[in-house]
Amino acid sequence: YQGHFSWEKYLKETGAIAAPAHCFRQSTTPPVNEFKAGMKLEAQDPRNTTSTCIATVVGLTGSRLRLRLDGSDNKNDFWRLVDSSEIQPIGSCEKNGGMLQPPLGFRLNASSWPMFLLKTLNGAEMAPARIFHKEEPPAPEQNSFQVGMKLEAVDRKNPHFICPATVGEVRGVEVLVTFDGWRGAFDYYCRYDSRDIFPVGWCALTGDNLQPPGTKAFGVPKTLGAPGLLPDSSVEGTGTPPTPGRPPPQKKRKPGRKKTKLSGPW
Ligand code: MLZ
Repeated sequence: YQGHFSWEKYLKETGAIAAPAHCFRQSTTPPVNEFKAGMKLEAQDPRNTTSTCIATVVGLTGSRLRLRLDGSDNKNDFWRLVDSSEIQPIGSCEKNGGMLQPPLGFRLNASSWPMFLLKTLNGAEMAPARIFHKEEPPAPEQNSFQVGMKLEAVDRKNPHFICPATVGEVRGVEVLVTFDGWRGAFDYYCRYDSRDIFPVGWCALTGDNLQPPGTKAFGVPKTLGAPGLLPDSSVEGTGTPPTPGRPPPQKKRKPGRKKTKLSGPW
């Protein structure tokens, strides 16, 4: 469900172009999602990626699974594409000579893990091997993104959301994902072959829920010291559509650093 947001209209309004599908590490036809809530599988612990844990599917959205590690709490759910290499059928870990681990933040005493595991797997509904996808799509050979191209991207601070975004910078194998209408608060750098970024139209194809762009003003405030010289259109909340194309260059932000909240006469 995409609310009233239409990429077609939005691309016209902004005069922007969509990043072509070949830029992304995603399959051209999104992978089918045959999982069901309640199914168990093996997943890498996102907080301790050397650990393979038991996870339960607690929700489904488009080609993605909402997962919760067994023995963990309900505050650390994470989302994975059904063709992610970070999920596998139960039994895979052992087959490869590994041992299932308790999740980081296991809520019981570590010594009770073996018994917990036994009870967890006993009578569990295990996701059948055939609904997993053999492998992830191959990474494109190179970073073909260009500044200003539009895409759909996971909001890493709210990973259940996929939102309209714009390439803000291309730097070697990395791209700066900037979220439209959020003034930088959720932006991040990622590799061009990240599984968190998708071509325009992905959510419509998978049935995932694409958020509309934010309503915060695009671009940055003009230099202070000249109050009254700003046109009314630069004032937030007037319903003015976003400025076409790439907003004026913003101050460079280091990845992960917090930006000071803006407040002032713009
Ligand atoms: N409730 C949150 C959601 C923001 C989502 C932004 N996605 C780019 C907020 O308003 O801060």
